[in-house]
Amino acid sequence: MFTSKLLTLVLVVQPERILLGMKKRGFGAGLWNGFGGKLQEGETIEEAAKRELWEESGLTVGALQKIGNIKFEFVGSTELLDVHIFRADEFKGEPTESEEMRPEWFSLDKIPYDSMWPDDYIWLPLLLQKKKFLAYFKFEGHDKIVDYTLEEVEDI
Ligand code: 6U4
Ligand code: NA
Ligand code: NA
Repeated sequence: MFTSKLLTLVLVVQPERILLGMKKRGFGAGLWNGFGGKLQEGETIEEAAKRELWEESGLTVGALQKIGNIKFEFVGSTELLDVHIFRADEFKGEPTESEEMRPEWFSLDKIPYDSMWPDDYIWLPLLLQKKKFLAYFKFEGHDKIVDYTLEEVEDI
């Protein structure tokens, strides 16, 4: 039996740059990533996404655009990660380092894919074009994608 864990992920994008955070601890430590995490009791997915963005980057946003959903399977684990991905084009505040993340702006032509989860290289270009998608990735360990599917969708 597979169980699944809901997670959020927010990418803040401006015309020429994207904000990423260096994850300092826990899952994905050492990788540049969007901001997000687990839902707390009673929260909607979007509320959790905004809270995690605030906690990890110091930024607040009005609306988030739903852009993708990815289900991750890890060989040997029966827990799927169900990651809901959002894009924000406007924000308030200054990116601020937290215990969990060190935020930094990257020029859109210098995204550090070599130091990101390997799936990001496959779907982040779609998010940057505001294309919506559904995807599934099967990982062996944290570095190797052994199988995946990705489809663009009109609505999510
Ligand atoms: P704690 O440590 O309890 O605060 P929490 O912030 O709730 O944890 P965390 O940081 O473990 O959750 O959440 C994992 C984050 O990593 C989520 O934002 C989703 C993201 N993530 C997981 N797998 C990913 C992958 N393959 N590619 C990617 N982001 C991924 O780009
Ligand atoms: Na997190
Ligand atoms: Na968190």
